[in-house]
Amino acid sequence: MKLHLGMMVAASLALAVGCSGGKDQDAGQEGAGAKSGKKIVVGFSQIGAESGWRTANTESIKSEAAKRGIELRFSDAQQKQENQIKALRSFIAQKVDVIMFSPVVEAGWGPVMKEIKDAGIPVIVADRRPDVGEDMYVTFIGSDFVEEGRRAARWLAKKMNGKANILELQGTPGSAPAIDRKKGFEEVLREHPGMKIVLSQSGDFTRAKGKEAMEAFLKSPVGRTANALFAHNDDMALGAIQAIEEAGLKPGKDIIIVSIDGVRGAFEAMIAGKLNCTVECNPIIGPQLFDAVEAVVAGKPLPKRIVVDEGVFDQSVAAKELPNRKY
Ligand code: GZL
Repeated sequence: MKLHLGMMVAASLALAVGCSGGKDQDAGQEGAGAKSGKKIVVGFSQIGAESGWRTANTESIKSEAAKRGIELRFSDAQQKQENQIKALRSFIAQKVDVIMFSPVVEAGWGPVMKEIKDAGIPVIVADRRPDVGEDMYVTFIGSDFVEEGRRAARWLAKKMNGKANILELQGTPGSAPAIDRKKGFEEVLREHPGMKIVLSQSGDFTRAKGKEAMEAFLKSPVGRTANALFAHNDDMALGAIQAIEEAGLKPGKDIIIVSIDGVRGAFEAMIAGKLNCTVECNPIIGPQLFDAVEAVVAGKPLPKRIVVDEGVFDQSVAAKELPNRKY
């Protein structure tokens, strides 16, 4: 059963009174925290600090744990899967009550998640999906990246009247957001034969690599025919904007730019006329994650999938919306 954030509260209440709506999942045995009344201990393996989105996500998680008096053992993997696996194994050894993680890529988690299951520690997946069976975790809370890709393509098709040569800056290879955003974007492009991706490269979700990739695009004859850019996140778009300006072109005019996340820097770039649209991907999921932690520790069932609701913001609303932005 897929729940949207707004529905989550109702669903949790419903589930709390035993309503069976949707696929209830074994929330795993109660953590030690529930029994002895001692502080809940959560081990969280975060991907890194690669983008404004990630920084806001970490802040949301750390501040929510502190607010609830939950002990958070936090590990920053610097975007390396082997560091995440090491952290997960150390959480098993520490016998934490709940393990939470955001997998940097989809593949390669089977063995360590089996070790966690054998240790009887419930897992909450945050933000990105691992390629494992749903029985390996209690719930997955994060955005619908395919829909984010569709929204970016729909906006661009309208803006470009269905005709564009598009450059694409992909996120981390093998990561759920990069795979799914591309999938959603290309699904909509199939309805617009005049829209085509002429060059595509990964910028690994960072500003520096986004700039580098854009510089390479603009050095190629095909790249110079482009009049649009789809960046899988705002940080790469902001790097690309620098490269476009250094090449003597006008970002937001010569090259129309749509990206994803909705960080403050994207709104500022839209107000400056250098970015045209950002599709929101909400990083502030700390409250929902710790609602799920407390439900798991209390032995309450949870929906298998909780989707975060998001919007789309273009230049026409950027100045009005900026004061409301929380990240
Ligand atoms: C999306 C998240 C992505 C962001 C990037 O939920 O995993 O990772 O879009 C971040 O900014 O690096």
